[in-house]
Amino acid sequence: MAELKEARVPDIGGHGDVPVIELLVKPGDTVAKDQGLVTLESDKATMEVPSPFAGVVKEVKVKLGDTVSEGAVVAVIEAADAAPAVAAPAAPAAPAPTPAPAAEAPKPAPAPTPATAPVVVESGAPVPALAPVAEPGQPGIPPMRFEADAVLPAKVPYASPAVRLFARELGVDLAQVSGSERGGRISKEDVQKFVKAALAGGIAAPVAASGAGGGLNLIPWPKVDFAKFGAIETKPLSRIQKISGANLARNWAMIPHVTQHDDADITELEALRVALNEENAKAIAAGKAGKLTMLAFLIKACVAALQKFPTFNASLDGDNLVLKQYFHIGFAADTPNGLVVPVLRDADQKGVAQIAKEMGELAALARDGKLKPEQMQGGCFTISSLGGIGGTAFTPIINAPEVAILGVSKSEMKPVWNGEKFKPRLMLPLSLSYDHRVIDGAAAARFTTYLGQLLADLRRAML
Ligand code: CAO
Repeated sequence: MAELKEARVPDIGGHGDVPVIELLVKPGDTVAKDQGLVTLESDKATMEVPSPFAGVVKEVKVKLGDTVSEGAVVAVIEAADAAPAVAAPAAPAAPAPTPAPAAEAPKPAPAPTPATAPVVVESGAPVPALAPVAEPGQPGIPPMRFEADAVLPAKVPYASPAVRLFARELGVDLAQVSGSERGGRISKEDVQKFVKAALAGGIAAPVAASGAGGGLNLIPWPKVDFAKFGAIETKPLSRIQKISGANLARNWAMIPHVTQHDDADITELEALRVALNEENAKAIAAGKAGKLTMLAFLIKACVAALQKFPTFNASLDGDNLVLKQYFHIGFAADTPNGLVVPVLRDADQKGVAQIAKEMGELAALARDGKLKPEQMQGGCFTISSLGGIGGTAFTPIINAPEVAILGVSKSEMKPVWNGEKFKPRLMLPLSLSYDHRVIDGAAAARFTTYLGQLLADLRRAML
């Protein structure tokens, strides 16, 4: 005999008050097991609440704009068969779940429904939704809100199921469509605009010019059961790793990188740095002065080089090059949670001691996971220094929308020919990756040569 059953919001990783943005069924509709009943949306992701059983919708218990949490009843369904899919009682006249704190909504007894609701992605493959990504014990990672970036692969398009259906009907790959709505959400109008542009033959050009979007048509990522070959341990990526990984992958794939390598003679500069730190040793030990670091001198030298070569202090915006008249320099910082890039503002207006002090503070905030978003924004050029660790050269990935990044490796005493004899000189390896759409090889060689001259004698920066 048919039985009335409640369909409830499943485990959504502890996140509450998620808005209902779409009703996918109405009373009288016949639904299959796992068919979407309503769509929930956070700042960045949409998620369907699946029907735990097949049957006929008798009542939809939520309306557009309601906010729901785990356990809230979204619909009452007359189940098609008597076999209980969930052990929930037949529907009482449950109150509308707005707001519906999880504590007030009794949870269904354990049942063979999935522990987490599937997030419907373009491929149709469900991925686990709303798993908390902050790893216990990680400093500075606050409890997560429902964020698509945290749970979805970066390339999953952000669009409602109705828009996805619309795109599928038109054969549009949503990964190629830019969303104009809040948080980059793709609207029906965005899909229509995309189709119009494609019909007019205008899609390829803006993609190539701006670096935005672009379908690479790659074969799927290999799916391997590693456990078949030996013991394994699976560890979730940190939130920072996911975010920076998605950015790095896009930048690597979209920007034509070339890396120019050079060595700078920092013999005198290092001697000056050591001497100044010795002079100030007492003040440094008492916390009254900061230690002058090589990176602080590098920032100063890079600003002078950016002033001489303005195309390195620029960003592509469609068919335009935006030349910046400010000098905010990012520096890559290795933290327990992954790579972050704090930005030191107005480096042109600061002395080396001030830069070193602010960098120390920013690096400490980065390590503690306490950097504010604005402390990682607005960068013009990035320096990634692995000099304190080791290595002779590497190819840093440009931090879009910047157009160049300087990699710095470990300085080393080398015999350098001065025209008459070999002299021991402290040489600093520089690796400048640049966006070849904006910067020519000759300009890059001039930039690193000038940077090398500055580091060899910073008095040149005054000329
Ligand atoms: N060559 C040789 N030694 C160097 C050097 C160089 N280029 N740069 C720094 N050092 C030495 C310093 O002299 C110092 O040695 P002492 O302790 O004996 O004085 C030591 O390395 C530490 O230097 P520092 O205090 O100046 O720190 P730093 O400038 O090297 O690094 C920071 C600061 C935030 C950049 C660093 O902590 C960091 O996170 N580095 C990694 C960046 C990274 O991950 N880049 C890759 C990004 S892509 O994955």
